[in-house]
Amino acid sequence: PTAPDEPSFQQRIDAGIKIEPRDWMPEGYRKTLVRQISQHAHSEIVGQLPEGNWITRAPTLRRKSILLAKVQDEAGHGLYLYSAAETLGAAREDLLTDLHSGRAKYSSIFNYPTLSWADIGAIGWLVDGSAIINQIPLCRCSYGPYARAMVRVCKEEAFHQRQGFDIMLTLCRGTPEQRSMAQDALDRWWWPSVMMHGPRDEDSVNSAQSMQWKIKLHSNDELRQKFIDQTVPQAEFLGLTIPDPGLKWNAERQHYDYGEPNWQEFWNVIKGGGPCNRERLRARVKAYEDGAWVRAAALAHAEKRAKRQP
Ligand code: FAQ
Repeated sequence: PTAPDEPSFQQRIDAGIKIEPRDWMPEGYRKTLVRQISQHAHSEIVGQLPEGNWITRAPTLRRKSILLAKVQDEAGHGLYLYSAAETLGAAREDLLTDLHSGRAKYSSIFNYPTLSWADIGAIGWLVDGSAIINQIPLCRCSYGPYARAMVRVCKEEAFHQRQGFDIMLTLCRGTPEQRSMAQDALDRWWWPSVMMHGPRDEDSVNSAQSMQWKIKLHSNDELRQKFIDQTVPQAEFLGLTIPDPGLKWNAERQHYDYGEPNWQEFWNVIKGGGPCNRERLRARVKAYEDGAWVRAAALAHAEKRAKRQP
């Protein structure tokens, strides 16, 4: 048991001791975690929709079963993460209400449409690639249940990233039409993937406090740079061109320099104005309403069983 005061709490964080659900924690720490973990959970759940759009149209049975498994993994990640948020006293029902009303945020990236099969490759390659870069450090974050959930999630994301790259590789080794589908998908998903890492550090209102609490271990710009440095050689291997004329190796920094994303587009998507925001929320609300009878039946069953107990 720890003394309920902020200095000793911060000392424990600095010493690398994990915070567990029953430990004392500052209200701000709890709130920040509920915000980030629930946004993360919503992202996994809404994140099923763009790819779900292609399950019935996957080009082969093998691709279809891989995609089905990936989308199911994302549902699982969402459920882990809602459970992690519940350990902080959040009620799942409230989190879902906030998602369905448009009050809660989820990742901007899932508000873009999947127009061709190549988009499924690009999502796995770029979006899951970004997710891994963001989530590997979270395995070491200060809150125990979140850190532990991330371990398994990251293993699955690594598989997702490879399946995406494998789709891109197949297309890039295919016909000229297939190569141009792959290039078109990269052209459309590149900038949203770059922006997915969040606003620039100077505009990231939560970073300083979250990093002090080790809820975040790296800043948005650090992770964005890592994503770009890792992805450029992969694009070269595929023979694809990244749609950024400002992209250039900087020998002095030992990193790629890159152009400025369209931050106005980013904020607009976050505020609900992206190409698919309304469609995504509508799909989630409908799924929730369609599932009402399952929840009612489970509740009735549990009540009946409780009555039968001696
Ligand atoms: N979209 O002060 P910061 C996946 C908001 S991976 C929407 O920098 P923070 C796997 C931010 O919430 C995707 N909103 O915020 C998958 C804040 O607003 P608030 C999910 C964004 O929290 C792959 C405001 O802007 N991963 O799902 C975004 O310190 C394929 C100011 O920003 C996670 O959630 C954005 N991109 O840093 C599934 C990882 N960026 O809340 C299916 C955990 C920022 O104050 C298919 N989360 N905002 O009202 C994090 O690491 C952090 O929360 C960041 C944002 C880095 C996302």
